[in-house]
Amino acid sequence: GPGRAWWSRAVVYQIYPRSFADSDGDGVGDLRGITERLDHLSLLGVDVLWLSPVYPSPQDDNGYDISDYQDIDPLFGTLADFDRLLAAVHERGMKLVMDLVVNHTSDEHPWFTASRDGGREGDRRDWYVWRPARDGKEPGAPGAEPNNWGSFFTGPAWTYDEKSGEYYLHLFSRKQPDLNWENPEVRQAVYAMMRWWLERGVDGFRMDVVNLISKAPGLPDGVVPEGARYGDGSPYYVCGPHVHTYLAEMHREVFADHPRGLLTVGEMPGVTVEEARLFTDPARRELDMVFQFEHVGLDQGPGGKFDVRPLELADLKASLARWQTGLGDTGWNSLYWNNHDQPRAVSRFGDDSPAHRERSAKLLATVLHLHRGTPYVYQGEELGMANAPFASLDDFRDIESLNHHREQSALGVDEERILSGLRHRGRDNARTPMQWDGTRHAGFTTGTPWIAVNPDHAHVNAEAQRADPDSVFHHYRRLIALRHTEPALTHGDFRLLHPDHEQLYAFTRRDAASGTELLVLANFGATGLTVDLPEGWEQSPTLLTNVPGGALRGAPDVLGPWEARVHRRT
Ligand code: ISL
Repeated sequence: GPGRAWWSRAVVYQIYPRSFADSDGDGVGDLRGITERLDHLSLLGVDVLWLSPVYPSPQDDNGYDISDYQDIDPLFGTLADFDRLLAAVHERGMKLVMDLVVNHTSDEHPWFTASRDGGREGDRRDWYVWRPARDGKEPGAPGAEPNNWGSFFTGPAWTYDEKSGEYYLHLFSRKQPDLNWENPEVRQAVYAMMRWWLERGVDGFRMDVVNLISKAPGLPDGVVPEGARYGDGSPYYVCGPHVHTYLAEMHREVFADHPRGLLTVGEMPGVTVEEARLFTDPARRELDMVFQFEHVGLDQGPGGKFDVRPLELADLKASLARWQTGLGDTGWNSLYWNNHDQPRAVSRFGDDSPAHRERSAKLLATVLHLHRGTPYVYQGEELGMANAPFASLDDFRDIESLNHHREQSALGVDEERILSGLRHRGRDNARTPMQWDGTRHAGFTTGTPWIAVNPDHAHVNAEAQRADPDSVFHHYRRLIALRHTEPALTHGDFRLLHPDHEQLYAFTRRDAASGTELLVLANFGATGLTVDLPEGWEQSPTLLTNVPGGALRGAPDVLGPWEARVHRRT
């Protein structure tokens, strides 16, 4: 079962190569930069590195628009640099997982140019999703798109191709056309490419929006939400009709009986617990685990991701607890607070003010890592890196933010209101350079960084934290070590306590086999909190705390501001 798989005791670290370490001074991170910084990751103790895309790409969406699946973008280095990085990762006993972006390619991928330029009857036409204009509409005219779906990056999900007089589908930018997974040749080409990377020595894949690959026949119009311009196509492409068939086929064709221990994780916006259980049920042989999005959608209003709402702690607990239970006996959770698409965790779920940043970063780490599942650490999270102080539109780089701004401005929305949404939710918050030290540009580059370094690197940086045993970094190190040694953490049942409490996040993890039980208490707030310790826990020693010396203090039933503790009993 999943309890015995190697990755049930593993922690994954996500590297966003563009922003990790720049070895050649061009202002963009690269593979050699990563290789030079592996000591940091060994010391942290993580087991697996996941690299966001490094393949050749026009970089319309920072590499999530791939124009060649079997090479490295010169921006990041060469295949030889890649092989050296992979060898160095393996030498340190870590594994390396690639980002697999196969819902779509770049519009500059030869598959797409052949599909587009070969005309309606061309050999590769059917590799992408082409449709004529809506009945009775003039092709290319406003509103003539084949259906009313909007793209994730604003605007319609269709772009008109004059030459052939048809439209192609793109759920993301117009430079990211969706592949047609109904076509078996497409699927075989993808599997062949995946085998090529496995033969090169990689240890698995993080699969970008892989639950969107199967679209419902007929591509029906979606319901247009109140006040919106486009229909919501998600019922017709989120976990579409053949997605399980395709992933089971991929497993047979690529992963079955592989001699190395591999890891597969599917990124799945809109996935439900019930669907996730099917994807990750080991008996079905589809995926090891999925990224679900429920907990990162709780603080947004009906207007979408930039419509910022306060988060209710009770909602967060209820959501994560449901996933803990739902994927308890069957299936497996991925655990994450942030990644390259989300704002920084400490700014969103914690408190990034000087008084509470460190402690709340450690609290968030404690809570996440004590859940059942495989924890993911996003670069800089282990330092408590915070959102960036973006002053004006010029400071943003991300296509999603820039498109959103253009759209909202055209609708006459107040500039400050738009910027406020971007500051809270913009993906660039996660993409400012890794803060290695307190020098100019944080030791990330000797050149001009592609996006500004957060000025707080003067005091928030890896060098300072490695030297300080009480740092956020060393707290992560302790949590990761615990994941490797504590069976209750890996296998233990999850039970939420005080579900309605608005400031206390409390739960137990109980391993029936060894009788070991862990109690996690976390105060999500800047005021002290008196808690009722559950029966029998009064004398139990503290295994871990984010308050130095905290375990020795007199009152076990009082949690200080943003204090988190783990008790253990056997
Ligand atoms: O951040 C989002 C936009 O609001 C998410 O919806 C995001 O687009 C979604 O999670 C899919 O993300 C993945 O695919 C995208 C890419 O831009 C993201 O970086 C990637 O993680 C398209 O490839």
